[in-house]
Amino acid sequence: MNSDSVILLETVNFAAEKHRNQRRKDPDGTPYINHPIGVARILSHEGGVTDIEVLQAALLHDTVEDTDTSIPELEAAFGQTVARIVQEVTDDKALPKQERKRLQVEHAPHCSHQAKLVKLADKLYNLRDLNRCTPTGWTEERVQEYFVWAAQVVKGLRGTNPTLEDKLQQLFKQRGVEM
Ligand SMILES: [Mn+2]
Repeated sequence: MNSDSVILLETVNFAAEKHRNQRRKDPDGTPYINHPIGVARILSHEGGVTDIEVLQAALLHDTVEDTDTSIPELEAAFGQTVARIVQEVTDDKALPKQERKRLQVEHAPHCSHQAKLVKLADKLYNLRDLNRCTPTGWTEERVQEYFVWAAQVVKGLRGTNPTLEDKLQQLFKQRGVEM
């Protein structure tokens, strides 16, 4: 095996251990790890991204926000660049939810190219998931509001990856949401 494969397996294993007790919010309670793996796969398979640090950051992108993982821990395990990208895509959970969502819109245009890629793929995965099924406890209005908010974030990420942006644009169009 070449070293990139070894590194990616280390990374996906780390994420799987960290998320091992978590489930997605869909009615089936899909294992959470399906999400970061799917986000990394959108980047490689659909976005044509081969930058291993971006693919690693995609696999790890929710570990700091949703598990006990710290940025220094990621830096020690996977290096400065991967840790920095994850930091860029991590919301400050000390802030109220509406403020976190507002800050995502505000910060999106100022993120690094690598972080923008992860954000685009994360949104694409989540919007497809919302089209697939409504999360437990969500109303149709809440789903629509999520699309409206996501469009504002994606607007600030434009000029990063035309393929992913086109696919997002199509999903917004289907919902009648302006970007
Ligand atoms: Mn995510």
